[in-house]
Amino acid sequence: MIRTVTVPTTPYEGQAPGTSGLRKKVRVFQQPNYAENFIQSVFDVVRPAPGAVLVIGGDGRFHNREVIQQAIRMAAANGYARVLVGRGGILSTPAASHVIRKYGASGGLILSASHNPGGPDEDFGIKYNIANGGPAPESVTGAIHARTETIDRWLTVKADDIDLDKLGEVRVADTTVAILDPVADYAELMETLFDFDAIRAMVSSGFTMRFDAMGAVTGPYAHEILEKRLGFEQGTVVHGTPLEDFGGHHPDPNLIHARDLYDLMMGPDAPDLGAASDGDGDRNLIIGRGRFVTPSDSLAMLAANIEIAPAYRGRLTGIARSMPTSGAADRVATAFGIPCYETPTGWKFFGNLLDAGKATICGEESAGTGSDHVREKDGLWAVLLWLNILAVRGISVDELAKSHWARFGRNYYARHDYEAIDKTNADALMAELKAALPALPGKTFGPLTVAHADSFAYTDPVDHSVSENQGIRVLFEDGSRVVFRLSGTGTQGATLRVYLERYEQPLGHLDAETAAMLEHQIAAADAIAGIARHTGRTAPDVIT
Ligand code: VG1
Ligand code: CO
Repeated sequence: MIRTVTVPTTPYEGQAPGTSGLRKKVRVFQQPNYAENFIQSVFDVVRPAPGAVLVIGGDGRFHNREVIQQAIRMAAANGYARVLVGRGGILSTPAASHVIRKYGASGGLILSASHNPGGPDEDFGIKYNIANGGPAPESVTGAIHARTETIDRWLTVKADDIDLDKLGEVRVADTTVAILDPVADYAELMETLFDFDAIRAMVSSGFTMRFDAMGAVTGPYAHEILEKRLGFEQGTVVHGTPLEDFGGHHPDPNLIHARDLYDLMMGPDAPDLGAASDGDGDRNLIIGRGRFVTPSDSLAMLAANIEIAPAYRGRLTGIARSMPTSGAADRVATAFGIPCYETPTGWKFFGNLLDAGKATICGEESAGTGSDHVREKDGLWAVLLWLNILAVRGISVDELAKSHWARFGRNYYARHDYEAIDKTNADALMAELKAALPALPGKTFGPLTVAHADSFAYTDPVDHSVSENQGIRVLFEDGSRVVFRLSGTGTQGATLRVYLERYEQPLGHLDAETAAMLEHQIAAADAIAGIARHTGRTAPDVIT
């Protein structure tokens, strides 16, 4: 059945075909032909071969089921032989990545707007992952974007909605649709990576934790793995049922939106470990009793200890981090004599490095950490790796952090977000900043002197593709730096992200206040970019 589109809605309008697929308000997605145009554009670009398998799943947010039913009919009309769907329309992003790889699918549609809030007035999103299980690279997202602008029809079959809650297979036209247990394959994979016996022994000797699933997709995974398989007591997982509006919360595991967890961990009743994940389960927040670990530090600490976990023994070939992520991981790589790759923001840039075996572990400052076990960042994986390391080393998070800094030094780090600012003003700020770059070296800002300033460009070491304009870097002579970029995942106006970093030697101040340590970098960032002048804001909305 061919549905003609006379006035093509252009799904990507106003959004860079960027970081994580298409992300808009639910009301925008509910327009006739809107999601359909995007999905058909994906199929027109990837052209499923005979016998092709497609994976579909989402984070359970409002509008998830409607789009899944439509996507199933469209997949049938576009010639997919099999469609694998998580029961209830649920698949976390890392679980979807695993299912794509395990069943040899040609790709998958993941329905999520990740850490953005959900509900009728909030956000929805769709991203396409390729056969390696990872986010589509820029060549593919660019082609999809171009196709959305010229598309004039979409294909569907006449069929009723199927029961998404019943495991098993049904036919939709000539296509077999299999409803899978969304947790089983993923939990089984985790058992092959980590020493579950060691973690179980630690739990039975009294180790406690709280995992906050934030009303989002990781609830069922965490209940199964942490409580059922590892023996943590019931109630360890909180907000463990995926809700269409995430209980009204913002499923972003940071110090603002996971404040209750932070307060618990800093208080007298703190368990040994506090952790949280985001809407689609690919991010992680790690807090020890009385010790918050920045995601950049977590990457470095996990990399330094990853060979403790059975599946990684003798296998750490390289580390990769996104450019705005702190250089803490670089110190580990240098000490271990392995490479550390610096990529643009977004997990898709790690795919080639992981496929080529150049990197074993990857991470971003935005609370994403993962490895070559899938091709997405993986929130629960990071929690399990922490547990495995703590169980074997027999130390606390705080002790591990302190011993890490005493060996490698400490990268003080913060990100300041200015949200929902006027897009024109944000673009003007970036344009002015870029124009000013050549004149920056040698200039002083308080005690800081600029050593180097550039607009970050990345050449993929595997396919040699070049990605330009991936953020502005200003490096100071003392080794500290500020980075500026505009978010590619916001759905309202523009979001300016300012990343601040300063390194302290192993014999320096290792337990100081981050804000105080970054005082000069914060002042320099405003002086260099004119943040207050361009945005009218005198303070960031979110500091992480
Ligand atoms: C943000 C993060 C980035 C992450 C992306 C997707 O992008 O900064 O590190 O890869 O979200 O994460 P941006 O362009 O808004 O800074 V998720 O959890 O949405 O898949
Ligand atoms: Co996410």
